[in-house]
This record gives sequence, C-alpha cells and structure tokens, in this order.
Amino acid sequence: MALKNEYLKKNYEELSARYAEQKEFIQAVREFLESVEPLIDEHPEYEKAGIIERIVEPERAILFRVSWVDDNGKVQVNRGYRVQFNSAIGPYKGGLRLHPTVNLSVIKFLGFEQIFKNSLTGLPMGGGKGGSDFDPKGKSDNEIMRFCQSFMTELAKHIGPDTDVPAGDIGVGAREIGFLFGQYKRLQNEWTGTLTGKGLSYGGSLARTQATGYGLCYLANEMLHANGMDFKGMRAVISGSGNVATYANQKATQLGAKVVAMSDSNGYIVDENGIDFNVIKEIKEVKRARIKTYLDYVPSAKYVEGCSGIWTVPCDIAMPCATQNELDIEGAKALLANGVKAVAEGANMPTTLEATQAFLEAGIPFAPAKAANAGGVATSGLEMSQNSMRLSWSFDEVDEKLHGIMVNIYKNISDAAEKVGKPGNLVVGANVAGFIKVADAMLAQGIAY
Ligand code: NDP
Ligand code: 2IT
Repeated sequence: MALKNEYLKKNYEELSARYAEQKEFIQAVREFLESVEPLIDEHPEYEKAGIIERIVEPERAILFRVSWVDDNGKVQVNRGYRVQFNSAIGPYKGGLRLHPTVNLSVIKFLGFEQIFKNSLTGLPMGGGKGGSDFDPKGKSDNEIMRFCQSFMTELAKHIGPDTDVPAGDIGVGAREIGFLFGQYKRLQNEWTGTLTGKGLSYGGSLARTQATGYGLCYLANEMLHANGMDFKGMRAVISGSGNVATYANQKATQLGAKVVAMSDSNGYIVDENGIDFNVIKEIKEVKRARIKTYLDYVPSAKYVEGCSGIWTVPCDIAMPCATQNELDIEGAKALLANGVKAVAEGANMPTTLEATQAFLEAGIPFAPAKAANAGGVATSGLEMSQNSMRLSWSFDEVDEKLHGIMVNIYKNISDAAEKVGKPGNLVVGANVAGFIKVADAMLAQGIAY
C-alpha cells in the first residue's frame, strides 16, 4: 500500500530520512500512517495543528549508562533507555524490555505503538517504553539484582506515579519488577505504585500475570465469533513460551482450543495432545529452562531446532507471542497454504508488513497487537487504580473488568474500520480508534505542548 495523502507522504519521507537506521520504528509509523490516511483526508484540522509531525516525535527520550559488577567482580556496562512518547491522555505508561537486541529503534517502535494501545484500553494512560541491551540469560539472581538496581538508580529520576509508570516486557517479569521496585522505593523513601506487575504482597494486582495472554484470547474470541467461528475445536499455534504465550495457551485451552505448538528462540515443540500449561509454567517460571525440556515431561511430544519453522505446523489460529517481525511472508505463506483461519498478535509487531498484507488480502480475520495484546497494560491501569485507592480487587473482579475492556476494544476497532470504509480491517480500525482520542487531546492542549 502506498501513501497518497501529500501531508502524510511528506511526513513519512522526512521521518524515514531523519531516522533511516531506525528500521523497526519506521515500520511501525508506516503501518500507522497508512491506516489513518482516510481520517487525515477528512480532517484538515489535524494537519493544521501539525498533529502528525508531533505524534511521531517522542516528548522525551532518555539514554543512560548502566554499569554494574558481575559475579566475577568484573565491571559491565549496558545502555539504558526510556522513551516518554506521548502524555496527552495520561502519564507515560509502558514496559521495560531486557534483551540484547534492544536499541533506540526498538524502544521507539514499542513506545509509539503503546500510545495507541493505551488509548484503546479506555484508561487514562500515555505511551512510553524502556529497557536495556542487557541479556538476562545465564545471569545469576544477584547479577540480575545488581543490574536492576543500577538501571533504576538513573530511571528513578524520570518516573513517578503521575509521571511515568513502567512495567514488564521481554526479560522483565516478577523477579525483575521486585528488584526495580525495591530500589525505586529505597531512593524515593516513599511507597507509590510507580511500577506495575508488582508482587501480590506489595501492591500488585491479581490477574496481571495472566492479563496479556487472557486478554489476547478474549479479543480473538470476539473476532472469531464475529466471523462465525469459535475457539472450540480449533488447533492453535502459539509462538514463544514467555509470559504472554504461557497464559494465551491456558486461556485458549480453557476456551476449547488445542494448542499444538509453542517455541522459544532455539526451537519449537509439537504436542498433538495439546501442550500442557502446567508443564510450560514449571519449565519457564520455576526452572527458567529451554522449551526443549518439555520432552522430559511429555516424551511423546516432538522438538524441532530453529524457531521460525513453527508456522509450518498446520493450525486454524496462529498467535505470534514472542517478538517483532517473527512472522514473515514465508511464515504467512505456510500458514495460508495450510488453511489458517485467523491470526491474533500477542507480541508487539510480530507480523511483518508484507505478511500482514498477505493475511488481509486472503480475507483472514487478523487482530493487530495494539488491540489484541492491550489486556496487559489495561490490567496495569487497573493495578494503578487499586494502588491509588489503597484496596485490592479479587481475581474474578479484575478478570471481569479485563474481559469487558477487551470486548469493548473489539467493538471500537471494528466500528472504526467500518466508519473509514475498511470494514473488517482491524489494523486500520485499531490505529484509527487509538489515534482519534490522542489527537483530539493534543488539539485541545495547544501547540506548544
Ligand atoms: P518473555 O520474556 O516472558 O518471553 C519472551 C518469549 O519470546 C520467550 O519465549 C523468548 O524466547 C521469545 N523471544 C524473545 N525474543 C526473541 C527473538 N528475538 N527471537 C525468537 N524468540 C524470541 O516476554 P513476554 O511474554 O512478556 O513478551 C512477549 C511479547 O509480548 C513481546 O513482544 C512483548 O513486547 C509483548 N507484550 C508483552 C506484554 C506483557 O504484559 N508482558 C504486554 C503486551 C505485549 P527465549 O527464552 O529463547 O528468549
Ligand atoms: O507492550 C506492553 O503493552 C507491555 N509490555 C505492558 C505494559 C504495561 O505497562 O503493563
């Protein structure tokens, strides 16, 4: 798809020249601009107020050195990032990613998408993202702790309960949030809910751990129903085996699907009897082991080296839940050839632009990340509310609110798609619906903001 609107074209060309090396960021912006084109054509006030020029530039990007001492007494240095992208509708909100592939482009694409995702939740949260190129794999608990403390020593200067509220993402789970929170509290001498995804004993919300995977299935279920389908009896393939994938497996199974394949960055497993949630949880949350270990528990399962082959496993619904651009055109072709009926993105931007186009052209219902994985940050928003009110809701209360939010998101994005003349195109619907609220808030708050 090519941009036709001159204003958008000019913005895209200038941005891709200015940040030529930031491939992931440019990719995320491209999809967004293509989606909002019909809206921009109809609303000259956005161009007049320079909304696009402003929305593609972060309000603030903080880059910092993170030095820490490893178990051998050696000094290590990593790069830390926090991109505070947009605070028009609420304090910056978004996860922290610890992975060797983290760079400014990755954090900017994640922060950019977070703006619209958070808007879709209906909760007052702006967009932000952060992280570091630190690799948690193979590090001891003490090394993780020292890294998190050093990272937070700088980050603490820039965040706060009404300023910026980080959470987890790849490589950041309950253990890391605990270390980060402890250091933040030590430095500020104040207990506030400045991080979400906290442990239940110190202000965390029930169901936050499950929220992204559950929310993904709740939204996917709405999409399936709207297209005369149901999880019941479906074969599902879920890539990844981290937080999102694990709980997507549990909920998809509860809803009647059979999850036949899951993966990590080394390879994938196939279990024709349906992958056992409890085994994955044990391997990943307790043992922190590789997915290959599944065969020690279920010897009848199969392990295949290399993660990209997972898309050759025949399935009715594919749910990429690992990382960006993990589902490319080759993967899409394999899925389509095997008769895939729906795709729902658990990870952020897991499907390349070309692969997304292939699914849309084939008429496959496709739930984009911004909408489909918004259940995690939505429940983070619910954690912030509980912290502010100094009370805790039950698991069922939070789960019910999460379910309501996902049903609402589905409705809003499908309505928005229809309104701009692209019925059924949820990529367009999610970008348009997420954008309108943010753009209108920016308009109301004036240019110098
Ligand atoms: P985890 O760290 O818990 O798990 C990540 C999983 O993805 C692991 O199985 C990991 O395999 C795999 N993976 C990571 N990077 C790569 C890579 N470069 N190539 C292949 N596989 C990879 O992270 P989450 O489950 O939290 O996050 C997964 C995705 O979901 C991310 O895109 C994240 O941004 C997104 N997301 C997360 C939310 C949350 O609440 N946690 C909310 C919304 C979106 P390995 O162990 O081998 O590295
Ligand atoms: O990508 C995401 O939405 C997250 N990693 C969750 C962010 C959050 O603040 O809970």
